[in-house]
Amino acid sequence: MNLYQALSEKFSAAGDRVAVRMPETGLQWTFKQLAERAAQYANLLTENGIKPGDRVAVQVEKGADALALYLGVLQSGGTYLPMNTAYTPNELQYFVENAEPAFVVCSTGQSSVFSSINDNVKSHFKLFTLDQDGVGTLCDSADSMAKSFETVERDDNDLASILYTSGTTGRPKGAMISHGNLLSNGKVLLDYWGWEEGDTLLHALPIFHVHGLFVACSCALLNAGEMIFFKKFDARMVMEELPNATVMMGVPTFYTRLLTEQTFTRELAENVRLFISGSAPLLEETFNEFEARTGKRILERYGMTETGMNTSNPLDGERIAGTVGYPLPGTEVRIMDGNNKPMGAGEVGSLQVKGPNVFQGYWRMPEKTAEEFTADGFFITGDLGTIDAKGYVSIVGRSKDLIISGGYNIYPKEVEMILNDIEGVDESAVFAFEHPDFGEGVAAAIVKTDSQAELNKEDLIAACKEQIAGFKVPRRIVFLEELPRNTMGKVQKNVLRDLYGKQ
Ligand code: MLC
Ligand code: AMP
Repeated sequence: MNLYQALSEKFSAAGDRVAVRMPETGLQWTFKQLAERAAQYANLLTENGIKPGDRVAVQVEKGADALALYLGVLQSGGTYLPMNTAYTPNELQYFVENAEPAFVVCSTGQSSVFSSINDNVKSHFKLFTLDQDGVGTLCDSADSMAKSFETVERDDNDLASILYTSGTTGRPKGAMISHGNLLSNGKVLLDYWGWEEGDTLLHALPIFHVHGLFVACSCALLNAGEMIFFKKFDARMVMEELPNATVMMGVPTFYTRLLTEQTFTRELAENVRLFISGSAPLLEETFNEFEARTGKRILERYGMTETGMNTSNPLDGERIAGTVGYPLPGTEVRIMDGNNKPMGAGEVGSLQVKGPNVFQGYWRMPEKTAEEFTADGFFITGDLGTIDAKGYVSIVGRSKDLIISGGYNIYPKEVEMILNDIEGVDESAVFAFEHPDFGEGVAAAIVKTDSQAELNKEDLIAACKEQIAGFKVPRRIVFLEELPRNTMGKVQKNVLRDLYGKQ
């Protein structure tokens, strides 16, 4: 089934109820308006020749039109490829070359970037712009389109989306996510988290990643409930709207930022039946402080781009701080040792998952895909975990070299490749430091080609900013005579973290 069919099942009954409301601009759309706008985009894409599976790459600000575009792409049978608005031209060029989209939608400010990319790629795309809601060539062209559209048939295994995710080696990989993956995970979460009529979601996450786009939007749309849509997380603005919400989803930084506000009180949180956290570890102290302040126990869950959501603390049972709860219904989670043998309760090992939520593989990378699966079909997440005697899963570390900063993933290798190319840098090692706001921040140890040479932190940062998104750029830089290495010659990142990674 096409995911759109399922997401929109309750739209006509919900008709005049509010689907999405943007406090920052005052804009608000009903379900009827959202469905009509999605149909206009589906008609526009169809008139421009979209074929099932064609990629539609999108780099736009969050808004009601952006949401309708996602739905329109699904409806027209296309594959939605959202891109972080922080990506640099260099990063975008790679995604476009790799994914070969038939369409690109971007802000007017980015159209010259994509036009020149279009001149440089083999497979050309049609370019539309979308700025704030209602503005841009995409909106102008869609305005005259019919407001209904017959959803294109898609199978469970057909691709609904491609999301790029970096890796421990080299360039990002496109995770192929099917209609069936998203629908099964959305339905499980709807049930597991007890969504019911009247639920209103406070949505302040970006809609170019799994958390904001699939977890949050799928639940609210399947439930035909209102979303209070913020372009970005601003604690003060979020606090103003919190009394109008019943569910909030966020990365841990959202919760630590709320707690730093003196005026964040029990009364403000009273109407919210469920606070959900994910994408990065929630500290026990945040969980405890939040409960002390609001009387609510944050529900932590665990997932990833390739798998959607895998585990969740229970809605009604005990939510245990420092754990990510039970495997979701239909998803198998297991902990294996280095020889791929099962480990006992409480033992730490490689966390693997299997289920209808697990993706279809990496776009045009069959070898990479094969490497990440076991012979019996489990996906190797790269996380290290345990399952206790009661069945609660905990994430205790990562076997992959990954930094998670404010819910965004940064693979050190990608940053090291940029640093190593800068004149005067002999070699570098990128590692995490403890960051009070983002949980982890990006730090770099640099060895200069000539220890006397001029090379300052600001120049290195500026050079990185030209190449990679701002959240990947090192905020802490140390210059060393040499990198710490073990007897095998491998850089010891744990030593760097111990010496230079403390707050
Ligand atoms: C922004 N900046 C960051 C950053 N976000 N730096 C490190 N880590 C981050 N997460 C930098 C910018 O580059 C900029 O740098 C400066 O901070 C100000 O930018 P901003 O956009 O104004 O920041 P802010 O609004 O404060 O954003 C912080 C944030 C945001 C935490 C609210 O990053 C956010 O919404 N994160 C959520 C990410 C998310 O949705 N992850 C889910 C992935 S899905 P400069 O130098 O220019 O000043 C997934 C699966 C799962 O992981 O399980 O859910
Ligand atoms: P991404 O590749 O952006 O989808 O990020 C997925 C990774 O985020 C996972 O492999 C985990 O390492 C991490 N992650 C997600 N949720 C949690 C959580 N609740 N606790 C700890 N780590 C998490």
